[in-house]
Amino acid sequence: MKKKSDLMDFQGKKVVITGVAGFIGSNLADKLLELGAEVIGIDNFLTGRKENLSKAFKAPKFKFYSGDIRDLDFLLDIFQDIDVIFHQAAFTSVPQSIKMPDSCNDINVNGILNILNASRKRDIEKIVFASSAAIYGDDPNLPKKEDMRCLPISPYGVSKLAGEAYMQSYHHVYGLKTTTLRYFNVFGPRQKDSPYSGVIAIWLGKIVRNEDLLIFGDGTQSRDFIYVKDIINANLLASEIKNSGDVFNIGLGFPISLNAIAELLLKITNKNNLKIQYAEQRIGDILHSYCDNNKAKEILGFIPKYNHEEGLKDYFKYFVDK
Ligand code: UD2
Repeated sequence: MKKKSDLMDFQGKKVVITGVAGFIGSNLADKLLELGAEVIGIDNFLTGRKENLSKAFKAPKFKFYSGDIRDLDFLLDIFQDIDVIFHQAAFTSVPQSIKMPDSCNDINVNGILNILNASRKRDIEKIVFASSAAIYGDDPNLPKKEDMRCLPISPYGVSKLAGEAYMQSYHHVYGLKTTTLRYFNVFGPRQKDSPYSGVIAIWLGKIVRNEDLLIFGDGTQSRDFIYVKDIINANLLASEIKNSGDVFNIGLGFPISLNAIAELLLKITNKNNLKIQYAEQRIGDILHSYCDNNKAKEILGFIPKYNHEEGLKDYFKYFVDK
């Protein structure tokens, strides 16, 4: 059966993607271009990479502007006759936010405030914001539901929660049509293999170099890993819903321990010669993260297509084909 998002048509729509050269932004750009949208991408290349846009650059309906979301004049120039803003640009690393809380706040909080101010001035129809499950922090109640208490631990979690609060505020006070997506642990093609990247990208990099995997802690901590293609579908669906001002969890709805996903990855890649090594638990890490995605299923029509194994296989195929 075709998913609702497979049947969507973005012909005639003009959208902006912030952070378009990043992992999620660039995947979103490719999909929207495929669906007929005119895509305007912005990025300052702080963490984004030009090579992520090699496919988008070939599309006639893609325009790119190099600049910073903290520059209001830059945004005002670009935000002309736009139907949807997909705000993906962010400071994304939990451990790095502990080292650089000010930069994290500047990019994630001042950044969204600028996006909202520019959107308000330019009467933008709709804003979809990439928030994070990190806003829930270590509250032991699982699975995480949208109406639970938010007790972020890391500066990163705090900055995303502030962004959400600004989205709510601008919806209520100025009537902006906003939708917030709380991403759980996203993985997939174009995620960087760097010390500040997501664990699966780091591990795939190690596998390709024939190195052992490293787990911080005893590996019993769990995450709700979700494949990037499902995250893209959630964004498409969110851009179309009529009711605004809402927040949705976007995860698979099945947590898995770090030990289990490491073993699954070694099995899929046929690297049973590699071992799992252990190091001290990372400061600021939450222990368990598990998504209740029923609200997204009911209201957005969001149905994740990839389970862990299917997502990892598709991701590994991309590495092999590259
Ligand atoms: C991820 C996202 C964050 C946010 C959050 C939502 C990244 C980089 N971060 O934070 O933006 O959306 O999810 O819940 O995508 N680990 C190892 N070995 C390694 C690297 C990490 O064991 O080599 C552990 C790490 O200590 C943690 C788990 O893997 O327990 C996940 O870490 P992560 O950095 O991939 O993601 P997380 O949950 O901190």
